[in-house]
Amino acid sequence: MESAKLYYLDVSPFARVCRALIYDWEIPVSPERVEFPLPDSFFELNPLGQVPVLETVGETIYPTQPIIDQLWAMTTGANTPHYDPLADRQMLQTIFTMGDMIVTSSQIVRSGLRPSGENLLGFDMVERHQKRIDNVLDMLEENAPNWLLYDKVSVCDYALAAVLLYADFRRPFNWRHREKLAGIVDHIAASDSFGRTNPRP
Ligand SMILES: N[C@@H](CCC(=O)N[C@@H](CS)C(=O)NCC(=O)O)C(=O)O
Repeated sequence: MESAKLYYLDVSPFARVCRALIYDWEIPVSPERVEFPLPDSFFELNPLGQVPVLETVGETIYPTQPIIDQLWAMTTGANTPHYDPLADRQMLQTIFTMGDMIVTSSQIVRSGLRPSGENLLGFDMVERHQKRIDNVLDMLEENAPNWLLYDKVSVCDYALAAVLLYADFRRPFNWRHREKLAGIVDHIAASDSFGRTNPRP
């Protein structure tokens, strides 16, 4: 039987979490790298035209959080990092939404789309996103017991590491003064699964 496939872009932090989980949870899914920009045909797979996408025998699954739920459902024993779909959902969704803002801000800046006419919105989009990002990071730093949610590493820690390492790679900003977060990210960055999923230079 053909195995499930995970379509990914090398630099995508969302796909990186899924790829690291496939490795750590030992799930029979083949990672399929696609190149940026994604071809228009990709919209037939995912109407959002984004990676990651998980293609299983009967289903095409996106965006990232339902993919993680599916990967978790496919685990047979190995369960590090820890995942509890119900207990982790709010933090995981918040981190991924922050990741959307990090990616969008990077794209606004890299595509030269900073304000070029009268600003009818009333605020600068990139500054506003940065404020949300900083607030989420402050909240995480303040509440983290040791790892983000538990006394053991969880999928939320992987998500945080993936989005902040993406930020360091694409559009660095100052987040390292939050010492607990810096410790979590450095620890995960040094792991085998994150070493294997490092974007190519
Ligand atoms: N919220 C989405 C975000 C996915 C996303 O932003 N994917 C980006 C890569 S980081 C992408 O596929 N970009 C390709 C494009 O925009 O054409 C999720 O959770 O999966």
